[in-house]
Amino acid sequence: MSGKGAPELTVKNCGDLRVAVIAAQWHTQVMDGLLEGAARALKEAGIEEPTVLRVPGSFELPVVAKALAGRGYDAIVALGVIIRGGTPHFEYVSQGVTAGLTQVAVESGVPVGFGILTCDTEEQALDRAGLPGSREDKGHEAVTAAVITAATLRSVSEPWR
Ligand code: DLZ
Repeated sequence: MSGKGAPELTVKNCGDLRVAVIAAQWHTQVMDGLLEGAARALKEAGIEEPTVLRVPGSFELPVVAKALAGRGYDAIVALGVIIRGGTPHFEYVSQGVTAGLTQVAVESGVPVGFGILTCDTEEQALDRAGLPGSREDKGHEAVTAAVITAATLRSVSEPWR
């Protein structure tokens, strides 16, 4: 996918949103970049005290996202790095986490920012990690998308004035 069209924070007054970030542990250097990008985006949105949780791998993200969606969070952001190896494992983990996070968001009504990198090589992942020299900043994008969506959902659930 092309990097064009990355979201920008277009909503105001979102500092009171309750946001949780869940991050897998695989591929530390890339994940550190995603976490830093996510933290930057949260700061820009005025969200001072996000919950940050770690899980072993990307496959574990949906079950924790589901638990958080039932605990009053306005938005959840899932961060994972999945890099293709020599077996079909990549497909199973990628499909499982994508379907699982989609299901959590649609069934709970809580937006889930999709900060999952599915790359053929570590180089591709580094290029999207928001690190110095990266072309894209997917941790930042995932937080921004989730915050905008949560603010949009709040605006449509408030009584019309
Ligand atoms: C097992 C595995 C492999 C091979 N690769 C990755 C990966 O690139 N990225 C990732 O987030 N997790 C990987 N995992 C771990 C699985 O997500 C999961 O944690 C294990 O299968 C245990 O359920």
